[in-house]
Amino acid sequence: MTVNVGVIGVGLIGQDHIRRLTTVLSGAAVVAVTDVNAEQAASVAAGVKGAPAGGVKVHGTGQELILDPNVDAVVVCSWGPTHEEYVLAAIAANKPVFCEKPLATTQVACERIITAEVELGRKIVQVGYMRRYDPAYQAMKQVITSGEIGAPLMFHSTHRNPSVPGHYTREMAITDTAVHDIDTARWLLDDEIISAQVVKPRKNSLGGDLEDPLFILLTTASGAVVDIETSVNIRYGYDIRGEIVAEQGTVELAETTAVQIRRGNALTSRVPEDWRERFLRAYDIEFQEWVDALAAGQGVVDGAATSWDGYAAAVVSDAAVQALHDGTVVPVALIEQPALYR
Ligand code: NAI
Ligand code: NAD
Ligand code: ISE
Repeated sequence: MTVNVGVIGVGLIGQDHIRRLTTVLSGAAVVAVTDVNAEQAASVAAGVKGAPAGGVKVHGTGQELILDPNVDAVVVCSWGPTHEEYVLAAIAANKPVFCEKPLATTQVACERIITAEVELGRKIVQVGYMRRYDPAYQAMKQVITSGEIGAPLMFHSTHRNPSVPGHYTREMAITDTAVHDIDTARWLLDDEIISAQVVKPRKNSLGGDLEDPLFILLTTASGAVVDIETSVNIRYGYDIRGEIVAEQGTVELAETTAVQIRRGNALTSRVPEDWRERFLRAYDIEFQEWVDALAAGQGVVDGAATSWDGYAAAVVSDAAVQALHDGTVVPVALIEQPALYR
């Protein structure tokens, strides 16, 4: 069975996901796209490999795409603030939806999504926290859950981007960038975050008005501490680091480079250019598993980030945004978890 996918938002990641769905993975076809930039939608549609006879349908709006009877499932890759309306429309149409992170940009918006999904009575919303599929993070989690290094005490998480687009705002270092580290911390430690604090180091002059870098400190229910560095103008490359310090040992992500070069008294290796290069394999696995789960009649992949995880990340990110603004330690409190997500 082929899963017919419609993609909302065909910018950088929308185009990359279309490429993987149509040329790398099996079991899916992209049959429809839409974008507020209509010209871009038309040009991306014209370039889709293996398009159905008659071509890829270009819809005027996301709502129209979701209601298209040829669309079995929806991928949302538009900007964060637009995610909520499309996810709610997909739930109303009872169509599985893969939503790029963040699920929505505030806690209340995520609560509306949870309410709608609980009313539907079935999990059909999956959030694009792809680090859960990255082989290195998976190996790290395996070491923690095996118990071989004892209970985790601290998680150091470094998230560096060479640069960010012009529309990137001060809060996005938390709501768009650190949300990955927040989801990773909850997933790796299998623990909930209970408070957030933000420390502002000296500003990087390359970041204009942005508060960059940021140092975010989280505490978990078990007492573990998570520190997240976001640096989004670091120029040298896309650098993701992580280390768990546990009672009897540590586990850290190794370098991702395939080779090292020795030349002229120097030892060099490559730092990825961006998230597409660093997490290529994670996105591929994430989407293949999603397509396979849908073909098997499931609404989401077991163990994937659900609406609940999207909500929990948003609550922590709201608290960190408040901490950024007022400099205090902000408590984090989640609503009672609906049975659907337990
Ligand atoms: P982008 O700016 O390159 O693309 C966004 C596209 O959405 C643009 O073409 C824009 O015209 C379109 N768009 C915006 N509002 C829309 C609307 N209401 N309806 C239809 N189309 C709309 O952005 P990018 O980098 O592709 O990011 C898109 C999403 O993907 C974001 O949610 C971002 O957080 C997420 N993302 C996730 C990554 C990951 O590692 N999982 C990496 C990069 C982005
Ligand atoms: P982008 O700006 O390149 O693309 C976004 C596209 O969405 C643009 O083409 C824009 O025109 C379109 N768009 C915006 N609002 C829309 C709307 N209401 N309806 C339809 N189209 C709309 O951005 P991007 O880098 O591709 O990021 C898109 C999403 O992907 C964001 O949510 C981002 O957080 C997420 N993202 C995730 C990762 C990841 O590692 N998982 C990486 C990059 C981006
Ligand atoms: C982008 O949206 C992503 O999700 C990337 O993974 C992240 O590194 C970047 O900071 C975000 O803007």
